[in-house]
Amino acid sequence: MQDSSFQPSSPAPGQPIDELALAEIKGAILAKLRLAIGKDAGMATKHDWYQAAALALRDRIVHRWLTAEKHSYDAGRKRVYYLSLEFLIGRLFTDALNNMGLLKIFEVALGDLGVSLPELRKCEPDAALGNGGLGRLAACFMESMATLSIPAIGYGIRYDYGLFRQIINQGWQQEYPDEWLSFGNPWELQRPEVIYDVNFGGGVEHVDDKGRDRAIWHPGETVQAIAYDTPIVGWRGHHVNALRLWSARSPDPLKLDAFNKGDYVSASAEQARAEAICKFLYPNDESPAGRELRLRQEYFFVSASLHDLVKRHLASDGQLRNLAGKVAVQLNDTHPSLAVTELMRILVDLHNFRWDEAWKITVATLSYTNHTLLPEALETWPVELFERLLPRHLEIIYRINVQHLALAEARCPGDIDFRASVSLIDEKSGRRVRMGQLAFVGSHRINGVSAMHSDLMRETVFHDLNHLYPGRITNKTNGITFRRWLMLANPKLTDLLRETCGDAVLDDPTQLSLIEARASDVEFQKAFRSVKHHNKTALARLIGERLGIKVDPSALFDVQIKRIHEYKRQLLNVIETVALYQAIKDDPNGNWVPRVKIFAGKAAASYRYAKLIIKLINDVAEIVNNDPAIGGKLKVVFLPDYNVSLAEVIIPAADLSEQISTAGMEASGTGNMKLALNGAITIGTLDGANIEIRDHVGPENIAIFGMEAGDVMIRRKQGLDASDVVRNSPKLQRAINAIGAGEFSPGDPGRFESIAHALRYLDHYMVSADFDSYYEAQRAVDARWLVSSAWTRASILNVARMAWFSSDRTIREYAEEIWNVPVNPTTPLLPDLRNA
Ligand code: HBZ
Repeated sequence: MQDSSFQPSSPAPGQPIDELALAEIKGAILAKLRLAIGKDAGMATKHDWYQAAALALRDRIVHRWLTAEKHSYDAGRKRVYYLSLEFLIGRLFTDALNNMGLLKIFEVALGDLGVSLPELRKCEPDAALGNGGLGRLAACFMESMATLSIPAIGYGIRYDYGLFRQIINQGWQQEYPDEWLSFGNPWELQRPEVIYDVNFGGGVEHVDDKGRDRAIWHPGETVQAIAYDTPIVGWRGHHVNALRLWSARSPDPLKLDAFNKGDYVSASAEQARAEAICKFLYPNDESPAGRELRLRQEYFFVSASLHDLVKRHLASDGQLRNLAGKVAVQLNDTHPSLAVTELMRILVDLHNFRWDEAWKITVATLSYTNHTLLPEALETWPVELFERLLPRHLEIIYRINVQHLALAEARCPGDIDFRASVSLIDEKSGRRVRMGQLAFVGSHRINGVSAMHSDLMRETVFHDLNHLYPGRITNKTNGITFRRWLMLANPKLTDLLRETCGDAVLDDPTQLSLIEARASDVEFQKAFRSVKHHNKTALARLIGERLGIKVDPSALFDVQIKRIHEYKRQLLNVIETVALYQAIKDDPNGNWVPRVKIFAGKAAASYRYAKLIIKLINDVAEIVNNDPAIGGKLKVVFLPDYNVSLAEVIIPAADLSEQISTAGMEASGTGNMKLALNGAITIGTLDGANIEIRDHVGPENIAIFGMEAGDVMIRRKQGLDASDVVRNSPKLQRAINAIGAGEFSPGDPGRFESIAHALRYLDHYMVSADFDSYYEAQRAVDARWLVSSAWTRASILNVARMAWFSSDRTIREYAEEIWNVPVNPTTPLLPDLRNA
């Protein structure tokens, strides 16, 4: 458990604690402890207190939830359904308290009862139902949709096990199950009445129905989806939405027949097969899991969600032909692409719509967000698997494809390559269904997640589809929720911002710009630096506790925290670390800037090269940290088990933010935004949202280096051999030689030979090619750090100019330009929190 330093931001000046409300909250917590947990205060564990406090808070949220729901229903408001296989939520307790405006009063109430809120906070496990950026974005969006009073439901899967726990054993990553539900989950409400049959397999019968072909699917297997709802409360508690996660179970849990005959094994086999669907989150990031179970997961949650939303729509409106007027469905990447076929099946097979009308409704209802251009991440499934698992859906795909290819033929007559490129079926690699093409064709809007990414979508992967359906691709640059990533993660900075900009800054991030005027002010700089120092001290303590490594909070904290992937180039950072280490050793009395290189991140369990990079970081750390010649000028730290809660501690303590992906490969990034918002200066390539961050903070307040996306494409065409580059860069050559020769792995000198070889001859991610430019940019960072007032000014200006990266801005754009739903309509405010 992390963060021993969490302190909520203080209440606004002139807002004393209301004694009556305080007494009520204490009473509510004690009542939960006795009646829901079954314990007396004297017997209760910390965890019991956490559960009791969470339940007392949940009651208050539920009141608002029901009010918001009724209001939306009565007003017949259009709803957004956000379909995502991942929601990387983290902890909810203080997030919900903060948004409800109850943080301080709960802290006092708990304090009066003899328990500490910061301690209780640590009892809550992270809900890690996501791998990385895509899942965390979904969580930020849920919070922003609630904040903007957009009636929305997030649909996903309630995985029994979230993203694996990472343990570092002798420098190597090991994966352990994430048992996040083992102590129960106070936030969720099971809805046993909200249950749907989801079918698989079998065959399709076609009958003639008064001259119309009617398809009847006779499935071979049925699994039930049961809903669990978690309330997501928006800022100031004005609106509450639900995150509805589906759990799978067999409709016939213990086949009584078999059971009675004593055949317990086969009786429970069917149950195990059904329940496997929600057993675990696939730990893949940006590479599809070629597994049948994954496709079953995708269909399971898409089918349950669409049946649910159609039922809700019919109950409130009665007319499926109006679906797109009342419902917007956002597909978070291609994982929910089957929504295209499932909605068509519901309309045509189950509700007798004519094909063409059903198609119009489907396209007008759905829209799709793409999160990556990496070819290995573009999801496809073998036709044969589809046929076996989803025979009717395959027929629907074929029919969509016929009409789609006819359009392609009309657009580019006789162009076979064009048709092959846009087809829903890839005929080249053994007939596969292309989920990206399916989502594109079935959506009225397709968006990328940064300006450059959306441009590249138009120019590369979706070039031909963009030609066929011009105007469908649009950009929606990602954002982050400031409530979690500023107010909660950095209460001290929040206090300083409130003092300087006024409380309005809590509601309107553009008020942050008021600190620009103070960027060079000595007093303000001092206060700003003192906040950073406080956060760095907390992180230094955590590093000491977890790893036994002593780091100096006055050193430059250089942070790279994200999934471990070759394109994100942790390797570039490690090689620069080695080169710096060698340079310090050469000149131990030089004016070196003391640095702590902080890494954290998980590698997909099957991604061997990424796991080797983790080992390299740890091996380099071992040598560097224990070399007395370095005199503490350089420390290397790999913090295990990176998750949302750990990010909340590292980000406010960072001085330098590493955003060093190969240009053209990071769709957007959102960690880059969190770090800049907390005053870290970015060292980065012109990739993803780094470009827009530069545009906002100003080129003098960010350190840009390296090749641009166009350069990368050109160089790649010329070949991947980097031996020339290496030959011409003595520092790079020396660092690679040291790694390749086993200087950091004396017990196993050949351990990193493959890495050294790749850096010399197969430089696919341009690590060697960008090295010199990166090294130089790092030394310029050092020079800037030495002038403390200049560094602090740049850091302040980063905070001041990040308002645009609020996910509220992003969601507003989705609402206005894709979903066509109003934002912030008047929501009735409940009169008094105490009664709420
Ligand atoms: O989505 C990330 C991008 O890498 C990151 O740049 C962006 O900021 C973030 C939010 O938009 N992507 C992912 O986390 N994951 C995938 O892109 C992905 C795509 C297909 C898969 C698996 C993962 O099958």
